Amino acid sequence: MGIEQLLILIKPDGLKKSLTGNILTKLSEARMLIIGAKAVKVNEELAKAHYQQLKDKPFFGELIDYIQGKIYGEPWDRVMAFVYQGEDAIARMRKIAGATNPEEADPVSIRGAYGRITTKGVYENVVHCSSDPLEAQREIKLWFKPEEVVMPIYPTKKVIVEKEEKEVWA
Ligand code: IDP
Ligand code: MG
Repeated sequence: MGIEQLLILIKPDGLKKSLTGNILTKLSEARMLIIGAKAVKVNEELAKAHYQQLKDKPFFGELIDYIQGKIYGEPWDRVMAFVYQGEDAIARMRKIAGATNPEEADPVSIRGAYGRITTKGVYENVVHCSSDPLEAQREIKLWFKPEEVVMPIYPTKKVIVEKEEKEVWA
């Protein structure tokens, strides 16, 4: 309890269905702070790292394709990633998101209202929502660099990086 942070993703089906505004509106009812936000093209490495705890599940391969938006292709092969912060944030945001299985989710929750189960059996449930503080910390550090979050939430350290190639505006 207390002040918590968590990672929320609008998954590719949420973007394809043009639900970004609806989802952010529902989440905003909890009156929490957005302290990081970006669009991300998810590669296989990030997808597998994000869902590492589910690697032995029969639906893992399909889940990795789903979070990368492979089934939808361009331009829906991406997600919107957010870091939210607030009092008891994880439990409250998961309540707004709804149960994992969209058919079992409260119909007024995001997943209940907008999710579906595909004919292949994938739960296309529109959003990801961290489920406990340790998972949230792991996920936020996986998806965001310290400078992409506008408040200091975890300890950082300075390192000197030499001869690292990186893209800058021309
Ligand atoms: P969560 O997203 O509610 O935390 P997890 O168990 O962490 O649920 O599963 C991650 C994602 O994997 C779900 O959001 C859903 O898209 C998918 N998933 C979970 N369980 C199943 C299942 O039994 N069949 C198909 N897809 C599933
Ligand atoms: Mg989960």
